[in-house]
Amino acid sequence: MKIIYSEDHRCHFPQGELSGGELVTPFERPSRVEFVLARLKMRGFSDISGPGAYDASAVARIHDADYIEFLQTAYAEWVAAGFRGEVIANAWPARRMQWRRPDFIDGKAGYYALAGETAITAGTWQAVQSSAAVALTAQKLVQGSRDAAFALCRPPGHHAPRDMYGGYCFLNNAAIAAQAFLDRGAQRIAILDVDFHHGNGTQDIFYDRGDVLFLSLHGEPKQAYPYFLGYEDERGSGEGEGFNVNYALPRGTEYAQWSAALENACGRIEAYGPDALIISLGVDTFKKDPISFFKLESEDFTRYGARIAALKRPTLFVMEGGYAIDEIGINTVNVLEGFLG
Ligand code: SP5
Ligand code: ZN
Repeated sequence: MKIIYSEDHRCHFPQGELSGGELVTPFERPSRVEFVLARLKMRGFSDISGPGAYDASAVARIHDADYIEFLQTAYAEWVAAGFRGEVIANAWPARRMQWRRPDFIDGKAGYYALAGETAITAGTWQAVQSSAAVALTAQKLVQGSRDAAFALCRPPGHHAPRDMYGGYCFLNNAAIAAQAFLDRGAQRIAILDVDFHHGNGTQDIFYDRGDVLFLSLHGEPKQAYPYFLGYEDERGSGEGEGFNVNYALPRGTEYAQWSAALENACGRIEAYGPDALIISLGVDTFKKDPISFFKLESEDFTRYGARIAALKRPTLFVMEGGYAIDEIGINTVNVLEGFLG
């Protein structure tokens, strides 16, 4: 299996994440990639290479131009305003207010942010570009060869809709890759999101479309981030009716219950018959994840990798979350090894 990653992910490393009323070292940190890479090498994955150039036109197929410009300029505007810390939003167009974009950066950050945990730093845009390039490079390999590929993206992407950042995400790498498959001739794409958190960004991007089937297994939104999307009655609209499928699972979910949801999802993918399958691969379903509440064991990741392989589709794995750093490499690579059999 081909692995794509970029060292430029290191350019994004905020010092602070607002969590439980404190500024803590972000859970989403550069060492996540180091641990995954080390495990890949230990297990004999040797086909590891860097991405091609950033493709702005492919990104523009998913994200709004004003939002992309905001990502590029936010930190400089923040500094120019005299702020000394990292860009952290703290005022939003909440209920009973207007969604009209302010000019001042503090207000702009709130306009484009869907949550306050995610900071923007001087190097964020460079890392974000590299992450999208990693996804698109791996996408081309899958469409060209039909072999599976792993896009070791960082920062992750599945929380980002077309015009918002948050949940550690800026550009939606999986959605950008899905659109690239379609633009290069595919008719139908399925995205299976196994990250602990609901892929609200991906759901929103494809909600009214029938050419992308989106399925997400996640902590139920009444108990888990992102809280305001991911209920099971969200099934798509218009031409997308029936092409959005949420499995909202309770605190303490173990593999028996999780894999029953996966089995249902796999049945729907088989019925849909996609030309390619994208896995939004978060391993924060692990029992020791510090911010999540499922109870998967390391061996369970191998099991579900094998189930995904049985779908027999050209498959692109895109890295999303996973914050139990010591085991992130084992769990991620277990999925790939289960897939390879
Ligand atoms: C890609 C991805 O997995 N994003 C997850 C974003 C989660 N953001 C908010 C997490 C809230 C963390 N609360 C900390 C509790 C620590 N015990
Ligand atoms: Zn997650």
